[in-house]
Amino acid sequence: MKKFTLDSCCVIELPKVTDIRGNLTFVEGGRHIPFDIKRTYYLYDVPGGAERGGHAHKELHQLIIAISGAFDIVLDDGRAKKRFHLNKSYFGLYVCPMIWREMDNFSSGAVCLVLASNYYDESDYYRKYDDFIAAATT
Ligand code: T46
Repeated sequence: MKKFTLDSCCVIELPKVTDIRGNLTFVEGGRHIPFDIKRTYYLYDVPGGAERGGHAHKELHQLIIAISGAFDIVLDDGRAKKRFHLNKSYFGLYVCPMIWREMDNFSSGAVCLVLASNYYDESDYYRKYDDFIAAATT
């Protein structure tokens, strides 16, 4: 099985079509991002000071976009951590499996759009950091 690390995660610049009516950005699964899209969800009306995330996925691939406003995501593969600031709707953060993530610093009105490689499945989550570390570092 492929070993996923922080180095596998990256910010992807998405296509942006600009004209006098405004901008249009699109995402094609398997072309612009390294997975097919099976699910989309979004976080919104996040209260000031709230934190989200605090888990890792065993097999899920995701693209996380600040479709409006801004927020930070800290990614952690059990050995190293990196903070990303997302604030452009044509940049997405690709997050591979086996990465713990924590999200904070949501601006007022921020909307976080997530494109995901699979349907919701609670058994795909590590929600305890110790369980994640044990699995990620063996
Ligand atoms: C992630 C970050 C960015 C569902 O029923 N279906 C869904 O598709 C999702 C994503 C969640 N839920 C339920 C599960 C929980 O009872 O919604 C509740 C809140 O989910 P959670 O606490 O996991 O929310 P976040 O914002 O901490 O994390 C979510 C995603 O779960 C996660 O994949 O990477 O957004």
